Amino acid sequence: MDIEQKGTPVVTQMQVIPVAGYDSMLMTLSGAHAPWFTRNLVILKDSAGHTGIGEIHGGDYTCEALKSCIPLVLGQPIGKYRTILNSIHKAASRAKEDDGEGIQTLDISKLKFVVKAEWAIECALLDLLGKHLGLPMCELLGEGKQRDEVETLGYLFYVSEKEKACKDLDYLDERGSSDPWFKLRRQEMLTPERIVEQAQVLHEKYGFGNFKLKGGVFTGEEEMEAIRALKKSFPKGRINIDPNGAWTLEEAIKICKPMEGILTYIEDPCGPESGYSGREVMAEFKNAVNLPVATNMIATDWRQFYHSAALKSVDIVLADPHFWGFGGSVRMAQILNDWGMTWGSHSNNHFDITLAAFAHTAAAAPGNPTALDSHWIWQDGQNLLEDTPVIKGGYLQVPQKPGLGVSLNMKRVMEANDLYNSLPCHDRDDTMAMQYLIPGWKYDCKSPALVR
Ligand code: GKR
Ligand code: MG
Repeated sequence: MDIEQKGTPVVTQMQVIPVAGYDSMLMTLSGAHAPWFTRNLVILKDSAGHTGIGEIHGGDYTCEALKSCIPLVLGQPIGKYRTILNSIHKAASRAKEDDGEGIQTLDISKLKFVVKAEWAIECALLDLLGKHLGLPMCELLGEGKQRDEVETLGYLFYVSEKEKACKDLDYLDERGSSDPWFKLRRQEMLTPERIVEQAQVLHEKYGFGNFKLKGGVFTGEEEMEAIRALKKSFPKGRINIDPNGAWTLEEAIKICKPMEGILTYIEDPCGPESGYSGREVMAEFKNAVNLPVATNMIATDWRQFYHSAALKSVDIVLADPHFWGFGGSVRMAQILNDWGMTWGSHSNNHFDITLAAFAHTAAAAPGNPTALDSHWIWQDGQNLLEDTPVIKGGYLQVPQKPGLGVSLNMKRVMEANDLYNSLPCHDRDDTMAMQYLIPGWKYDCKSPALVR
């Protein structure tokens, strides 16, 4: 029998476009978010005339890494996307400055080593392959599509007031907006009352019933006041706090023990100390406190995960596809589900392309994932897509069309590229804005940002 070899379309063009968007003065252990954040986009075209897109963290390091992949992607058949990614992995070498510590102390300068640029290429290739096959991306991952909508949490932040920091910092002012969330999100919110107001406005707009508060800003005791107030307002809500390892083991136990039954779980309460890695210290925390523990800091690759699992340091792994890859994140979801553990995804600031990609990844995660974590609500409105996925009733709707199921608005993309090109710096720097609030402020992984 003569079987015709048709093959899949080949990649004919790869563009890397760095972009920027606006942000609020969000507070975290690492300082204060600058008025802008950066991302890198990958746009692929194939010989069938389709476009595939991917988005990943910003900064020159990641941008250069993506550009260096172009010769390995051009001319390749999209059906061999695994081979393409493998050739990228084989060509990659570890940066000289990468000491392998990862982000277990939330040193933001090391995030670029945990993020792998090629996952933006994986996303764009899966987008193309899905279009070729007429299937949504989630059907190409793991065991295929598990759900049509993905539970998402309201990601709450303490926000400082730019006016108090420096009038010259170019944060957006949305006080004139008719949308209650847009109106609120750039204003100062530093008290438990304001955090509850934030949650209520988010609940009204997106229907969130579950919340995560970014901690590491005030003392743990003060932050737990906000958690208690949230639980009072949302008694059925699952409430989590993430201080990014700001507390010592002793502090974490003291702060969290009284919160059993109030917090649903706790994310990275402590980290490395006294010569022990975050994986060892979190295991000791788990032995002392009856709360499930989540991480996006101590298990960011398979080797770290091996040690975390062996030590039983965590219950919930927030497997961000930008760290693990899309296939890798779903592989993690499969393993966790088989082992009776829980999958979720971590995020940093991102545009709506990542929102669509997260939707497909979570749609393919088997079992009962924890509500998805996304910063996107802080960027809602600055969309780069014609058809941004919608969050309603607390659930992110998974695009139904083939591939990622969304299409780029190139005018918006080029505006975001213009903003990027106008910036003084392309890397995330939470110290810059922080030093306007507290002159001379320096990052210390064991001192909450506003406790100095
Ligand atoms: O973007 O400010 C932020 C977050 O605090 C981020 O740096 C964390 O990586 O969201 C993240 C987390 O869950 O740890
Ligand atoms: Mg976290």
